[in-house]
Amino acid sequence: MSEIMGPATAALTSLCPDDVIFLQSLPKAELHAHLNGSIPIQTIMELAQQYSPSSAQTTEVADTIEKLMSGVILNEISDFFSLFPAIYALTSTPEAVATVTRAVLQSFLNPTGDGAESPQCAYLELRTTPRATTHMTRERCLTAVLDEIEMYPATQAALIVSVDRRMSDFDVEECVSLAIEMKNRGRRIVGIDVCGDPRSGDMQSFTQHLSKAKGAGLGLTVHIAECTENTTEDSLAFLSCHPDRLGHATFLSDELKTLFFADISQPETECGSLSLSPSPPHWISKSQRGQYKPCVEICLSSNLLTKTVTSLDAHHIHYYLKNDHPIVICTDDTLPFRTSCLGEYSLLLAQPPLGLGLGRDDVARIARMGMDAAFLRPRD
Ligand code: 6MZ
Repeated sequence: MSEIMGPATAALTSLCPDDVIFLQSLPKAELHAHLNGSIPIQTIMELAQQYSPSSAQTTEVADTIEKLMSGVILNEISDFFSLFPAIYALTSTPEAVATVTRAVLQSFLNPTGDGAESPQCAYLELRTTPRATTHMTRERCLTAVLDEIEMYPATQAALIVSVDRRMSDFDVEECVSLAIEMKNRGRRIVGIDVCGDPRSGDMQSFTQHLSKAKGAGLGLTVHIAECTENTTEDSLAFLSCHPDRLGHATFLSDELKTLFFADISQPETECGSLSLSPSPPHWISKSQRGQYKPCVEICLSSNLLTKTVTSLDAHHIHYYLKNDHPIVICTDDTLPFRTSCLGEYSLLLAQPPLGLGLGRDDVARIARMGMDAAFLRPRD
């Protein structure tokens, strides 16, 4: 498989036309897409042409664009985060934020133009980290994004506000309070996400802010156990906030999965040997076990290309499918991962080794699970 093509395109091109039409016709929810990671390359290039900063930054921007165009190869997950300083240099004004939001919304929600009448997805919960730069406040940044999102009906698009694991307590507090305040003013903010380099930050200190967001009626999703460096303490801190959805959950330990998700009908001995420290939160009593099934946001291309998962065969999606645990199929960052909603669904349907080889009924059921996991229920 060509590195430039990416796993999603390789799977898509292996499908027969009838399968492609089937996938296009499925109503799909995209619930895990980062704004600055989903900008079409054409838009990045247009912004780069208008960009005139110091020469050091110009070189960094040019190098990053070159990498993105030729199909960036990531040796480990940390390589991925080094792409963002250059992208952020291009999106540091409210006008640029509006431009990229419009382009991203169009790419997901307007008909794809390749002969298909349907858009990539029926419903999009886009997420972004509110940034303060010399040209804008965090509020101005969110306003620019929301002004574009709210051009679409509420049944089609909404915003999740991300906080970054590398943020200070002060910054997390500011972002969460801003999200609550803007939601209460009627802006279309439906949730809070925790993202950023999974090897950084102390998540225990985030929990009070995440609980406050939940208490204010916002949905909660967290990037959890995305890489091997994430500890049990890190995951427990998140799980104690009872998130509605979990991003990746690649390395969530069997112990935690048994404790939190296992069906109570399973033999008691399965949980008998648990020796977690710190002890699990009080709310997960034995009678509740199996009731808590936070939807897992699965990003197949992202995991393969950041090399946190070695192959589709070894992917944690198998655990969740086997245990009838809700999942949603997502793109994460279409720009570096060279993917699309259609591409990610192709990875489900294509025959191994290019895909998982699932049947159409299973793929349609997975698409429905995704629609059901939206924070703003599109069909309510
Ligand atoms: C963790 C990720 C991510 O918020 O500026 N981000 N965080 N894991 C991932 N999977 C590989 N993909 C993207 O979009 C860019 C930001 O999203 C987070 C990173 O913090 C990145 O800086 P926004 O729109």
